[in-house]
Amino acid sequence: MPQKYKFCFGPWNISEGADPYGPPPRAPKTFDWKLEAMKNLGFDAMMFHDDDAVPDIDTKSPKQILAEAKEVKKKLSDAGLVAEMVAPRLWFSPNTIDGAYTSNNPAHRQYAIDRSLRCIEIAKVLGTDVIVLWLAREGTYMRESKSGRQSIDLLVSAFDKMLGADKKIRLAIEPKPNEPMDHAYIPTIGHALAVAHLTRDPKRVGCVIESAHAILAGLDPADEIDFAMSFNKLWSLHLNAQNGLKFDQDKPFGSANLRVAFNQVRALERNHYGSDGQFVCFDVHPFRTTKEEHWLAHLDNSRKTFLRLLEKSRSFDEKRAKALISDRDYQALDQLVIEHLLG
Ligand code: GLO
Ligand code: MG
Repeated sequence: MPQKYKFCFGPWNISEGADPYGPPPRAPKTFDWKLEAMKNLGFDAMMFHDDDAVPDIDTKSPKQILAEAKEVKKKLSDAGLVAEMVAPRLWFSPNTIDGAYTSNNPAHRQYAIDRSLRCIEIAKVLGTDVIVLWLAREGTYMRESKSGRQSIDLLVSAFDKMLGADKKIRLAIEPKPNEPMDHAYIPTIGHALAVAHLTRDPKRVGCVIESAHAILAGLDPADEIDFAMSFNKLWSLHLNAQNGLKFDQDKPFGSANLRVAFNQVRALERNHYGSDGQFVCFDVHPFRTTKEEHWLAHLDNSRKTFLRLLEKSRSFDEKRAKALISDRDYQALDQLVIEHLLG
């Protein structure tokens, strides 16, 4: 049976378009508007930061946080949607300027852990066991400011506290080599899966691949997918596109390099991604120039491109490819792929 894919995105993927050089060109939409948009687009699930579910989370009591999370859960259920994951947003607070779990300030490290534990509580209410850890500020701007060795110990100790707080949750690390940091401590899937083995429960520590992050690390996202899935550790996926080594672009899936996108879809197919309930998420942003009336096109287009590439993957002449591979005629194989994609 061919795999049926389920799709999701997060509220931040309907973004306003601010960049370091200018204010947002679009006014923010409410959570309810975004939820309605997701429903109308026919997506299946929503990704959450803890404060997407409970805004201003740091000012609220545990009781209030749970009450608000319950309201969000009800809205989701009413819309026929589920929560795919919850991620502690550990990069906005004044307490995380110098990193969260790896900050040089012990009080700030404690803040990061406390907030992560609250995030787990929210995930339980929203009905997901996946906690995504994009370790935005766990790295250095300056090599001498932190000890890499101590930082790994601190990361493992933070992960252990989360794993100990709830017996069911799974931590999915989302590696990214740089931005906002100069160098991140967990830059690739190999690093994420290696760190998993230092924790108290390696089985519950896996990863999320983001296409753009793999490309920023100089890697092929399809290889990262094959690698993670060899360990059964790919618990979520942020598909998007990235045009070379520059700032993280989060372009629509397929937008920068169709062949790289095609190979990601092929990797998902050969590994049966989704058969354990995983979703295909698009961590994409609209171009800054996008007008309000076209605000959702990047999400719809990413899914359209994914589905077109799925057809391309399923109709690829595997027999011919195999024959060319046995004959070591990679020149013809290259052309076979190009002509297949050209249609
Ligand atoms: C940024 C990341 C970010 C995360 C999201 C979930 O580069 O891709 O969008 O995926 O915050 O934690
Ligand atoms: Mg991402």
